[in-house]
Amino acid sequence: EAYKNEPYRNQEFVVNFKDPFNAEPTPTRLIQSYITPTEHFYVRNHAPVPDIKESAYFLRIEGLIGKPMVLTMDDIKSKFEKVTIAATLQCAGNRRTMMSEYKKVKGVGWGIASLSNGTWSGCRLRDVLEYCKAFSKDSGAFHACFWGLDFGCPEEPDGKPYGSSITMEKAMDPEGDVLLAYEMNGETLTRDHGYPLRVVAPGIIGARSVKWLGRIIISPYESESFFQRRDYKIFHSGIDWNNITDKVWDSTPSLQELSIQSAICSPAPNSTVYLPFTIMGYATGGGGRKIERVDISLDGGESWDYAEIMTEEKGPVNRYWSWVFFRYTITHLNQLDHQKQVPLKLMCRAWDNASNTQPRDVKDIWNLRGVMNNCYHIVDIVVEN
Ligand code: MTE
Ligand code: MO
Repeated sequence: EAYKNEPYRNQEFVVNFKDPFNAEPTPTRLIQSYITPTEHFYVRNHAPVPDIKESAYFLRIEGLIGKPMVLTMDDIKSKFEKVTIAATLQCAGNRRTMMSEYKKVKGVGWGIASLSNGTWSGCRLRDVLEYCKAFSKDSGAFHACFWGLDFGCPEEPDGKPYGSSITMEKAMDPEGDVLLAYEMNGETLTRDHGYPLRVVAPGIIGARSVKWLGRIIISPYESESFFQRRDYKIFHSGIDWNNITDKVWDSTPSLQELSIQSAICSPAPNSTVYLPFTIMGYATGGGGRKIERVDISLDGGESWDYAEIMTEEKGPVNRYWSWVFFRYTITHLNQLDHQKQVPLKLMCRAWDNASNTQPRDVKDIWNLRGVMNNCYHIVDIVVEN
């Protein structure tokens, strides 16, 4: 019943969960365009999509603020400079299904496509917070907490909407590019993506980019939301549902910056291909770090070669908010000279400008919530003559 007023969605989505709606594009669709068309942009909801009238909408800004305020959409559009950035959003649960295949985790399953790249227009969060005279860190203002207007997620039984927070450092950083966005890909935000106003916090996990933004509270503490305190945290692999304690939850930092990630979107796992063929995929650095290199292996990680990075973002240092696409073409395989079929174990791994790369094995990073799975992506294929 709560889900009877959901927006229309395109039929090509891979739906991981229906109510609340959780869907990702197919891997081949994902790499068809560098800016993901809105209708194919992954959707991660925790509750029914609210139906908000722009004329009835307002944003409250309160907490450690010199001038607490209630702003309308008109205020937001007219009082603050409009800026546009391109940024990839990625759910911390991207590639969770694969982690679950190794050892079961709790959470909605996701393939390799719970991320997308969009352009976002709106005002800078920083400008709004300065306008409202937000306190400085010296006065104890450490976190910008966001509450959505989507009520009814099962994780918040006492009726709180979805919520999350980021640090004031990120919120106020002139180079942090945190926006309150009202447009996506040049058009008014759609309902699924947070109409009429959402946070876009580039470089950090998607969970912090709160949609249908209703309230900003500047606070000495992180958001009290379930999604800040009891989700989106990463433990060592010995922690499971039998031995986890409140102390472990509370002492584990909540995830903010994304780590480095890459995956092969084509060819598909277990497919048969013919020469010549091209391996294609995406790579993204967390925290605005630049992807310097993507390596490809055809033999399960025994040997590596350079992939070609096709789409190079030219950003100021450490503001590489968008993914890159890569490709690697195979025109000849020696084994095919005397064999009809050759099985290949394709792997990719990316490197960023801090020389971070991805972990090899999922078992080294397995964690209870199944978050931040960024191990080498493996695709088994057969090449046929
Ligand atoms: N904001 C609200 N209000 N409610 C939500 O369920 N989901 C978060 C975040 N913001 C969510 C939200 C999560 S976990 C992710 S990954 C991103 O939104 C997804 O953004 P998208 O649906 O626009 O792709
Ligand atoms: Mo997410």
